[in-house]
Amino acid sequence: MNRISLIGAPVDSGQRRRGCLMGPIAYRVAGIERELAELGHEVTDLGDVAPGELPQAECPNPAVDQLPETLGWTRALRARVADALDGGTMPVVMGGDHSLALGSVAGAAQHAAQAGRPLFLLWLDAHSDYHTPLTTVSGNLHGTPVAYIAGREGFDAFPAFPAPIPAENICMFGIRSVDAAEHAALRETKITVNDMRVLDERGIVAPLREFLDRVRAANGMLHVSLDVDFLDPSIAPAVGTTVPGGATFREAHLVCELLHESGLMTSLDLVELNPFMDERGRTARLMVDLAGSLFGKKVFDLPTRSFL
Ligand code: B3U
Ligand code: MN
Ligand code: MN
Repeated sequence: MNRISLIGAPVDSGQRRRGCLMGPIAYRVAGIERELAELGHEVTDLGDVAPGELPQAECPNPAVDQLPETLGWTRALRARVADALDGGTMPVVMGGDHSLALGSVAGAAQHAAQAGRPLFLLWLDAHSDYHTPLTTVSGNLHGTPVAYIAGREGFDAFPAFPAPIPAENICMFGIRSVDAAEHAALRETKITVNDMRVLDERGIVAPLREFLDRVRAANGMLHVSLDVDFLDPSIAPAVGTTVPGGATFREAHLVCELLHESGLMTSLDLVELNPFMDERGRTARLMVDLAGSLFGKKVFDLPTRSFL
């Protein structure tokens, strides 16, 4: 049994296709609280976070969009996620675009540093989100959180990241859209980038187990950040940036089930759901279903039977 804190993060400032701000409501309508409660967890919906007063901020890269808004969210979400962990609960952040991870992972890192435990990051995404505000071409800050979390330079406008996560503790799955500047920077690091080629060749189980074994051996905390576009757009159309060739329904559930069985996850983001682009709520429902698998629901929860 987990004590789960649902945290609404209606963040829409990390990209320019509006709609992610409706994400938290869509998760509630799709029944996330009941889904997790029925699995035996104690679930509290803390409502939505607000970005607070927006700071003055500038960036040398004129392309960067909505920096003050994103800074406001970063501060507010860091505090809320750290509080939830300090209180002994597991934060589940219902986004909101992926820029919310600038704050949520900072909150998890702040807590982990105080607890004296290493933090690991599992990034489930089509994109590597490894730009800095200085290298981004689109100017969309949802493409930057992993760089911030890993302690890259270029985040002068942001609060210093508490205890940046060493590259060896960061693992990505589902990657199939990486810009040139991100690619060059990633090659210089020890971040594990499991792109779709790796998943096609090795499957999802072996590389995930390798990573989870490392988390366990280090008695680490584990933040999981699940971007809707990790999934193939044919099953999850409600996302601003669809990239073909994503994880299947079965792969995604398997990842979630393995994560549950590991018992290692300590915080979670659900990001980039844009309900405005959904088809009769199917993506919101799928994400709630996956959250169920992450918290112990078995797709085939049947007793073993022998057939004569
Ligand atoms: N790397 C591109 C595209 C992108 C990143 N994250 C999403 N799209 N969702 C960028 O804009 O930084
Ligand atoms: Mn992302
Ligand atoms: Mn993405």
